[in-house]
Amino acid sequence: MSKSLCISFKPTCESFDVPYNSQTTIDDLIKYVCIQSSVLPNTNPNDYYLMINKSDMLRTNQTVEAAGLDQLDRIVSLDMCTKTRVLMKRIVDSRMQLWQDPIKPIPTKTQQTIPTDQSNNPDESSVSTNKQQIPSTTEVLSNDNNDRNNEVHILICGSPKVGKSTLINALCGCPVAKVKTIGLDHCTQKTSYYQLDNIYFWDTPGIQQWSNIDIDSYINSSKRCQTPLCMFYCASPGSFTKLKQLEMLLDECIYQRHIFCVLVVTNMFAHINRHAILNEFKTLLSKYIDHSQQIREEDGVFYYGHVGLCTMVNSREYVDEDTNRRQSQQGINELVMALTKSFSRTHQLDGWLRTIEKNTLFWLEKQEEIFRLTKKSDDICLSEIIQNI
Ligand SMILES: Nc1nc2c(ncn2[C@@H]2O[C@H](COP(=O)(O)OP(=O)(O)OP(=O)(O)O)[C@@H](O)[C@H]2O)c(=O)[nH]1
Ligand SMILES: [Mg+2]
Repeated sequence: MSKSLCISFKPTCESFDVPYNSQTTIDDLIKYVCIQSSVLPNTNPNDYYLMINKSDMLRTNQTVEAAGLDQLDRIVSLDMCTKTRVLMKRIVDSRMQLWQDPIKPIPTKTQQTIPTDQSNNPDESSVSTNKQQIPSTTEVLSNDNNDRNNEVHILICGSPKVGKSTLINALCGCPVAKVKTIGLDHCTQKTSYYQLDNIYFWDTPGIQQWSNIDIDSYINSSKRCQTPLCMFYCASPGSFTKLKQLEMLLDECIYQRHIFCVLVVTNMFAHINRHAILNEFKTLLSKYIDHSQQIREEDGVFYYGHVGLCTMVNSREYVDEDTNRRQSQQGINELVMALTKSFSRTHQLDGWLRTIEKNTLFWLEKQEEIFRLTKKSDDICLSEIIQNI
């Protein structure tokens, strides 16, 4: 009787019993699945890797025996996963055709309270125009864009100890920002940045006492971050949020600088008033939207067109001190996906994909959805080929 290994094909959720002998390599297993898949026929074996027990990636040129796969008690699961770069390219390709709404002009307040230097930036000035050039895929995933040195700048605001750093780390899928676990002292004392390759997170301890001038100087804190990808505002249930200051911040970001605003209820299980905060976020964001049709909800994320979005998350496992009940991470993958869908302009999508590139959990857990969402681009490509015959 021939031996076989059960392999789960992550992008389609199909399962296969793959036969093997002593000479079979990991590469052979991958090729077998590619041939057998009916959901993704003619798929390229080079786009995938094999993962054992949800953790270790197996070298493709080793044999099943060398990898220890014939010792069945070692195997909890064998998953055939898509390489992150392949998923990123699928997103970029399909976004061009599918996810791109025509860019709507962002409302601009007539009275300008704070001078801006938008006019110096050809990139940002195009936000308020109706038409957008659709660039090629290679342009998006290459260095060939307008962004200086390909740097990405992300603003993070919110009161002390609300979970700003924990959120950054969860979104990136790796420790970027310092998180202090014990005591009342908070880590972020003044505006500082955390860096992940050439991605900069501009972190600030709070905006409670802020005036317009403070907001302006915060956003201008570095010449380099004058065109940030987006602004995250975090509030955790139980923490004190001054809505007036938040509104001033949103006015500045949305009206004056066209910065995409992401309002997040962090540490959502810390208190039941998470829904109240989310409702306040929703009311605030509605102010910047002309038509209620631009507002939609998907997977717990509320989208406000090109203005921003809001949601609630649990960035890391939460343990209730009274009941000892545990709540696993929640809402992070959905937030990452929501932003992936929201960034419609070339350098924004490129910047965001590089920010989340190391978030293995996201790329693993969301690959079926990414394949589903980007499937139409295959159909379009196929119909183009047929038309050209
Ligand atoms: N379980 C759980 N704990 C969280 C969450 N967010 C933050 N925390 C905890 O709350 C504390 C503060 O989190 P930080 O991420 O350091 O908060 P911060 O806003 O960056 O704090 P400062 O930089 O000091 O202003 C840490 O003990 C975190 O582990 C969350 O979503 N879930
Ligand atoms: Mg912090």
